[in-house]
Amino acid sequence: MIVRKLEDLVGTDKEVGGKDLGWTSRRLLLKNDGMGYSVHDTVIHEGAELQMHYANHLESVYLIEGKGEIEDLDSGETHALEKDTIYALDRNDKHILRANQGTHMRMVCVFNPPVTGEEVHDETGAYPLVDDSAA
Ligand code: 9YT
Repeated sequence: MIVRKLEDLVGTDKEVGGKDLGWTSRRLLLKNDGMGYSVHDTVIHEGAELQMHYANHLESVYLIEGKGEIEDLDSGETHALEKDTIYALDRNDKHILRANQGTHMRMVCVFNPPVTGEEVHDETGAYPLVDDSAA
């Protein structure tokens, strides 16, 4: 059995990103934990706008804090995001995530196949466009 606390990952190599990038992700479970998926506690910082495309992974994201929106770049549709909302990128959907001003979005993300942790410097399609919260 694996038991882990978020606070024990903070400040370690399991915490990646940063305010300047607009996102911070804590890798709760990675490929080498052997579950067949990875689980991340990710924060999209206030005002951040991130274009992403996980071409090789399916991702489900459950919002537990904050407000923002997701734009589906294939359909052009934009969906409001708030606490207690899940979105699933079942078609490797290319998208833009935006966190509203005055808040951030905190989300639990599950990847299939699991992220290994080696993607840190070769993030599969997370391209920052604008980060109003950058210092
Ligand atoms: C919202 C989102 O895509 N989170 C993904 C986790 C993060 N990119 C990571 O841990 O690499």
